[in-house]
Amino acid sequence: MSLSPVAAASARHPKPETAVFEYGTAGFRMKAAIMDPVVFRVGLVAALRSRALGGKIVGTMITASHNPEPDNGVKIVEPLGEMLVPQWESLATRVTNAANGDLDAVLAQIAAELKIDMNIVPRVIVARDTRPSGPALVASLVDGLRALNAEVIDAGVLTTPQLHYLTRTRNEQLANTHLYGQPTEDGYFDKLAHAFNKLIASAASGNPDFKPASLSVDGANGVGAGAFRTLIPRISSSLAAEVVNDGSAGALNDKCGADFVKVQQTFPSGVTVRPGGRYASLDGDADRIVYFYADQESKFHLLDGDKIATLAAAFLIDRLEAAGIRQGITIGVVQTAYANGSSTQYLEKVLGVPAPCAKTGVKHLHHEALAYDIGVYFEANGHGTVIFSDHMIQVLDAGLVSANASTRQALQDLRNFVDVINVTVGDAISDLLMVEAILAFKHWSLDQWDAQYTDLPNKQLKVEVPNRALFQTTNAERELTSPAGMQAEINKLVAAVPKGRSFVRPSGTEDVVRVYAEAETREQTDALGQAVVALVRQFAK
Ligand code: G16
Repeated sequence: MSLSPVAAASARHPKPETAVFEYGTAGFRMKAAIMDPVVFRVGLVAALRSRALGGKIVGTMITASHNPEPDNGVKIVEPLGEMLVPQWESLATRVTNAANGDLDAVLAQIAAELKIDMNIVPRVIVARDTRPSGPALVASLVDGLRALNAEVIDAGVLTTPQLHYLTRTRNEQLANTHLYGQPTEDGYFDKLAHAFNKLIASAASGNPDFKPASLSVDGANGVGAGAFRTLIPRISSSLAAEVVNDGSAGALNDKCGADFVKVQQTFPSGVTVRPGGRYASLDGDADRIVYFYADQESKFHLLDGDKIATLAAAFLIDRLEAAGIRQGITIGVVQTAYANGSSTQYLEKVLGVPAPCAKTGVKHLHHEALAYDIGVYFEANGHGTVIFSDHMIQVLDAGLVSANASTRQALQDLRNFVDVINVTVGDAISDLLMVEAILAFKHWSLDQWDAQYTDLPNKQLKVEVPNRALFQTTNAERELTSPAGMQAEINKLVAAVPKGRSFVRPSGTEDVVRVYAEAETREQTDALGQAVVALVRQFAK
């Protein structure tokens, strides 16, 4: 009996019988060496997802972002650039865990359950970051796609946000609707550069002494370095930027990049830091960004996702007021449990905007942010963006039609601000341009930005445990429901520390449990963190 195309292809990508996989915070992540059967099966799922959506283009990205170079990962992107919907995350988990001989049957079951027309030709874009394991994994993914007769669009090496952008704009092109931007990599750069140059021109107008800021960007030795370098000539009159850690020497994310700088709270290697200079770090697939600088004593200072969110919210409020359209526009800033207590306080008490807390993972923040006309959402690790409701865009466009001399520039600034932001997903390069534009408007250096509020000392730790699934959370991951009795112990430790806060959650991208602690002083923070780590070890047994 001859094998079906799926069974024949599957025989080339056998799943080890006991292996168990789960679609986590940002798709599947693991050592690249064991990923072959996973990416093959994700190819099947992506093809099925495209069929379920009537042949719309679905995106697939091969990256493990902030993880070390030997890891890799894969995630699926919806046609408008959003993260895969939860129902399909479960289906992806189901397909990747099916026994080798059951794949055809599992796919047929899903097709029947969801009434998917299996005659539709699926269309899937494939991109990868710069990891050495990428090309072989793309080949396995494509094998899965071809087994279901998918039309494959190989977009090569891209940042994750570029893949989201391309997925969205290619679908818009296919449907012949309004294009978010030209559906090419060049279109992506042009859209961002155009809006940014206009914002800087507005910030510089009337200031004959205006000089573009100088910025040094740590590319994490990853895909973002090349992408940002491509952008530099298009914005050179607005920003004097250079890229370091571009992959020509060091390894990906090794002692550099946004995750290293945020978690270790120190300078990345490969960057010569001068007091007063301006620095930013991208992560391995350029969807996160943090800023940092050295003060006159060469002490490290971090401007993370919380600082970016507060900067963006304050600026937007300012421009809305100047444009005369603040009334009737709702603004919210969505954070996670990792948000520094001082940032939440600043948002609620000083800026007067709601700051709800969502679970880790930008898909959760994005969802909450949809409740506002302007939804700013950032994880403290620098992953986030700003989204705008249709109502907000209508108010803006109507305002531009009837604007008077005093409101026109502010309305135009808001319009360009909307265009400089990649609304499809958190995007380090787009966020960098947003920050630079705001700093130009405010004439701020990094220490002036930093002075808006003072972070509480904080610490992130990770603990390897035999089974991280034992750790389960509730209340936007701020409390443990399992192991039994552990949350009460954390509460006792926290209650003994001024401004103390701590939580424990299993990572969705690494095989570890994460611990977060903050308190009034550095010593109290470190002691609280260590005490909670000890609890994790005790309860993990
Ligand atoms: C991914 C997600 C982020 C999340 C981070 C850590 O980042 O996209 O939203 O904050 O993982 O998640 P966890 O604590 O569950 O491991 P990236 O940049 O690695 O894609």
